[in-house]
Amino acid sequence: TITVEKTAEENELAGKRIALVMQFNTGTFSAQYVQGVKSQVEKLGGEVQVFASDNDLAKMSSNLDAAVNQHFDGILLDHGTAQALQAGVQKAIDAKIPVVSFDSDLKVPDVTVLEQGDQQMAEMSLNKLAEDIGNKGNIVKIWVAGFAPMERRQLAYKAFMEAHPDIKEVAAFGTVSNNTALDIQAQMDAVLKQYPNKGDIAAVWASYDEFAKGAARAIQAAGRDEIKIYGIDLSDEDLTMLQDPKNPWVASAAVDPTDIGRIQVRYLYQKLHGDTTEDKIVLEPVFVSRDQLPSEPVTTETLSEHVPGWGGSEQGYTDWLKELEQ
Ligand code: SR1
Repeated sequence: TITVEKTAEENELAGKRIALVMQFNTGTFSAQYVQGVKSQVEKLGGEVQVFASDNDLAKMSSNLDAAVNQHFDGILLDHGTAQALQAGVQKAIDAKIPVVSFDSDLKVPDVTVLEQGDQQMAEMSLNKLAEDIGNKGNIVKIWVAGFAPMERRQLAYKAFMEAHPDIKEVAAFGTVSNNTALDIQAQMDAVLKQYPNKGDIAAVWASYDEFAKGAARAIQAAGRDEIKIYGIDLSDEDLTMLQDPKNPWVASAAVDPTDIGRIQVRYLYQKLHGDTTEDKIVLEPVFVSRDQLPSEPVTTETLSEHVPGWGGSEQGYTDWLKELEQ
């Protein structure tokens, strides 16, 4: 008989039940983020249950309560507002259930909040837009209020517009629904009809990949290939669009969404282990434009071969976490 000695960490952290409470789980960014969460938890020997809230903050709040009442070992939050989550998060903390949040505006002691470098992503995409249109022309802004990452991106947009007086915003819209890309496509189509001539619109700034997808479909359908899109986020589907020379979406600033999920889990496990983690973790974005990409298909798994700094982040790892994975 071979007896395998388990380390203290293995005994303590094996078989954890992790709840992932999401404000919305539609779109390819969310799908790859969930994939990252699940793969990291499974590597550490645990299991994940996703609580989807269909972009309904009241439902998210009751999902969080359910996760606490069902005594999950750890809770991951994705989006949501402090107003909707604060009370439930406090219940979790009081019940000694650690919480790590991504993209919420929560400020609760003991809760670590992850965010992407949102202002930096907005600056990266807007600077490329300005460069490509020669710092002048009419632009369309696709953005929505009420989400923590959007509010941060807006700060950079405001500063950018102030610094570029010859760039004019002629239309601004945005909505998050259960079919965001389709809704945005309809809205972009209406804007194209309002500005029907070549030169009326120089470029589109899309602050979320589902926005870029909808805008791209409308621009292609209208045959307005003079209008280019500068976006935020990068999933496998987004990369296919960026690589297609006929697609108007030419550049995007992003953090690998799978990495975000993995990193969030690592911080949760640090908390489960009793480690002290920072209140706020900011993930470094990367800028990707079509001219950096090869002609053969790339995925978010292989993109690092062409774009330095993409993916494969070691953030949140500790030596004992790596050992536990083995
Ligand atoms: C409506 S908020 C959408 C954003 O959440 C994540 O931060 C992604 O980057 C996406 O753009």
